Amino acid sequence: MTFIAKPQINYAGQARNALDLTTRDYEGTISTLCAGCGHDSVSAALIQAFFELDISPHKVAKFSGIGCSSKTPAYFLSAAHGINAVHGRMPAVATGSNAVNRSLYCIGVSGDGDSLSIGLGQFAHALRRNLKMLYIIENNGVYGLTKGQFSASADVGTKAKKGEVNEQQPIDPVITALGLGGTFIARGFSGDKEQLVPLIKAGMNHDGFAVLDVLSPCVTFNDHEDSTKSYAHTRQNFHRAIRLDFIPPAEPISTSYVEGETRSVKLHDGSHVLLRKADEDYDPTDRSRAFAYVEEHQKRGEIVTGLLYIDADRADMHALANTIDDDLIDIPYEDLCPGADALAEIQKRFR
Ligand SMILES: Cc1ncc(C[n+]2csc(CCOP(=O)(O)OP(=O)(O)O)c2C)c(N)n1
Ligand code: SF4
Ligand SMILES: [Mg+2]
Repeated sequence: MTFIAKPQINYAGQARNALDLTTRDYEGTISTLCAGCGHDSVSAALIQAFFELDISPHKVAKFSGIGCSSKTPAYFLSAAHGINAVHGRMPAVATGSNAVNRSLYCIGVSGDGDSLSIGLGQFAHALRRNLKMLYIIENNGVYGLTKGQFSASADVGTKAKKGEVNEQQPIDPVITALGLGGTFIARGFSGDKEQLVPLIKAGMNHDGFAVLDVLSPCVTFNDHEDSTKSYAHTRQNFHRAIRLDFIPPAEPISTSYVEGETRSVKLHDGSHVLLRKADEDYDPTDRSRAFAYVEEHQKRGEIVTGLLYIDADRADMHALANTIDDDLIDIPYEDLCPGADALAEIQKRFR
């Protein structure tokens, strides 16, 4: 991982957001990923999304596991907090952070190996407890960092660079998240920034666990013609189920809201995701329909993208656990710790 900072050069007339910051303030260090790696396009989309959301970088906590994808947090928001966790264990670390300090915006960037192979249990339980975070999976079907072995998301029949064929059924993060009861489930493509930026913004404002599976081709080990996660394959077969905009709370939604063609879903902070239907019958609030729709298209070899399912009303981890409103980190230790006598009293009940 590089620690070389990008030069901070601002030019006259550069766009500034409501905090008087430019996109430079949302950048990270210089990427050491292979030239053309899909993961770098995701970093670029993240920089734009955070800039447009007017979020102060120091109010963000970034988390990752291990992998080329898990290096992404180094490449955006240098001024944010961040922890590069152990392979597949990022959700536990993010859960701890959010438990004691929910004022920070929480974002995790992981890979298909990190989340669907070694980290599948952690991923499933963070989703189940509806931890408030945006959880991005940069999905390339391989373990890029360790030189291109198949990951759990590789499709049957996919050929690796060295010629071996994958015979095992893939784990699809969208289907998995729908089955596990996820409350925000989306898929994007690293080569489609126009769709990716509003998906990131909506995910950041969702009051629960927002899964964003991003097809992000590995140009070094998985971008050949027999790969189903290559740029060429994804470009030919991706299908937008839904087009969307993200409308922050301050903006009136009437300007772009056309009755009948669009549907507005209100998020907890008053912002809206404006869904414009690409397919007439697609309803992203109907879980079983979303499931069938993704599967039907998958059988035809089509990769469905967009915000595929949303439930904006389900309680997040804090509401489920009935925690206090204050951040635990702001409460003095003496007030938090009940002391040895209180602990002994509690333990008596278990003897
Ligand atoms: C406990 C543990 N097991 C195995 C590894 C070796 N390892 C490092 S990264 C990685 C896979 C990364 O794949 P993915 O999450 O898909 O990221 P990508 O590099 O493809 O972006 C593996 C197996 C490790 N670092 N730690
Ligand atoms: S090996 Fe693949 S995933 Fe890793 S940086 Fe290179 S292109 Fe990206
Ligand atoms: Mg991978």
